[in-house]
Amino acid sequence: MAQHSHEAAHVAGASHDAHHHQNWFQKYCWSTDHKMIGMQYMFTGMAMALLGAFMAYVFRMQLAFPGHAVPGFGLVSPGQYNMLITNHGSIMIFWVAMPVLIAGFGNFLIPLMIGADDMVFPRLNRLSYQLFLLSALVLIASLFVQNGGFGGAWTAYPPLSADKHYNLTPWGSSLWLIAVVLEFVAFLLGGINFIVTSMNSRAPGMKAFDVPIVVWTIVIASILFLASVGPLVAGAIMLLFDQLLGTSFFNPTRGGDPVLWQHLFWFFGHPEVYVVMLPAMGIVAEVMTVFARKKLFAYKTVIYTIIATGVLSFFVWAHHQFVAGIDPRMANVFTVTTLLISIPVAEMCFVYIATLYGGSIRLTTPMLWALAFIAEFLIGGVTGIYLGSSGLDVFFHDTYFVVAHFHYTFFPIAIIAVMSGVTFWFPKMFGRQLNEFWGKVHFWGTIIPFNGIFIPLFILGAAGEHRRIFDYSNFEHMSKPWMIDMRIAATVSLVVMLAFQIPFLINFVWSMFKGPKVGKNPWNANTLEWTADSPPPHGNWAVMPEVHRGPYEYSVPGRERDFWPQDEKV
Ligand code: HEM
Ligand SMILES: [Cu+2]
Repeated sequence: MAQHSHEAAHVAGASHDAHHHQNWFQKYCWSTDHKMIGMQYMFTGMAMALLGAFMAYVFRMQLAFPGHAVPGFGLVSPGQYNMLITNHGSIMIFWVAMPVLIAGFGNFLIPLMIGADDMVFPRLNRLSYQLFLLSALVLIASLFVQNGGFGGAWTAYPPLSADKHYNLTPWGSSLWLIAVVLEFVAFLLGGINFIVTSMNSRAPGMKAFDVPIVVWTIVIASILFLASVGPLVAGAIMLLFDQLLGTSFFNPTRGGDPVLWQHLFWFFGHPEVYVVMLPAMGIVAEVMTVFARKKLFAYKTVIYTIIATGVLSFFVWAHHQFVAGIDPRMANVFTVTTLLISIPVAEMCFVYIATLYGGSIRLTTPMLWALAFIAEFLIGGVTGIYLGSSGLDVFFHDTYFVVAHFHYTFFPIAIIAVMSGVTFWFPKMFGRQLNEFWGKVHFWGTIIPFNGIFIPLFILGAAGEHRRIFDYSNFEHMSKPWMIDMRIAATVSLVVMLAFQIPFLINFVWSMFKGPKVGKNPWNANTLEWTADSPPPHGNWAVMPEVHRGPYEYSVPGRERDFWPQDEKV
């Protein structure tokens, strides 16, 4: 239950601070404050991103220079290679994209943007983060047990994942599964909180259609997650039984069905893509309206579109299984649904372009990231249309074309949109400004090499380079000089990109403590979080805000100022 009754808080939010004398541990490790929990999620996610990126560095070095010791790691064995790929993917999706986009931004933003003093269930919220942290620790531990971490890919297809005689990592595979299940439980708890809070704790006057898009997207993403994860949790426990108790749900030699797992996994796995994509789209919408000084184009249509995308995302999963022996007639159905879902996503891109059209655009660092999101995500989306067509996917499946495709969706989501959000809300989080010059250096130093990594992978994939292969020098037709050059180009780009993260980290930490101080509303934005102090105190406002209009009233004709905060009376 909420520690402070909501009504009382509306009157006396300021007394929160006076009441609590917290020591360091209570404040940073045992907090029930949504902002602190949001930041715990964000920092844990950032630390995991460094680990995932390090793994990418190791296996890309192995691909470019097979058989050479990788500086900082050493020689890569085939088993280690599989372990690195598997855990890189798992970490980036489950321990970076999910925690930062949904739990990090969701926790920080939802109460602040709807004018509440905290989440409805603050202790549940704390438990959610603690379980998440535990899941991350279990995953890290799984890398160090006997025979090493799991290497059966983030999709964990049986029979490889189900039988230790095949995967050779009895401990690693089970710990990986336990970590994933713990992580899901953590997000279930968080998701319930987000949905209930945004339904029940909105500021007086705030109607559903006054809620900022990013809150809508996080709430809808939470609903998608709740609705899709059940079958996978059940499946994961069945898989754990196969591993540990000798059952054979997924073991074909004893009457089980490995394709059943694929259905359970992708029934979750595809909506999961939208679970992380929607909040990214929401962040970009907020940033674009502020820096185009324009109303979001077609606000209500955007909301209906988000809902439609969410619903449709439950009917496309088997496009991952076109070559798994499913009935070709079913493949046709899933081709149609997959192509259908590109319509709302394309519509969102048009909405953003229409929002920019005629705006007075300010190319700040957050805006550059937001614009780059659209451009790069478009490449991911368009290549998805090829892969969604079953006839083509038969050729492209499991090639680097697929790897490049999904990185053009996930990288914009998990890195580009996150950077847009972090640089945008940083002043609110820490009360200080990031350095713009180094922000732009970081932006260009990330965006250019990002394309340098993955454009070569599209070409290699189209030439037939199969994924999850540890050393191509064993395949003559995959070792033509131009192919070797492309592999090296991709790896060098990665190293350059990683090097450009150093200025970001320095800028981030330095600005947290030493950056120039900012007031409540440095960007002249409309939404409620900008009416709280920077950083907001425990309880967020001394006098709780009231809402008089929608979130995107920029450049309204006849008004002196080009913004019109949601809480301003007239
Ligand atoms: C830092 C730059 C990154 C590089 C250079 C990179 C590179 C790669 C490569 C080469 C693979 C292996 C493909 C294969 O052989 O099957 C891979 C797999 C994967 N990556 Fe990344 N990646 C990066 C960032 C990300 C991000 C940000 C995400 C998601 C948020 C992500 C998600 C995945 C997933 C899900 C897989 C599949 C893992 C599996 O097959 O089990 N990656 N990555
Ligand atoms: Cu999919």
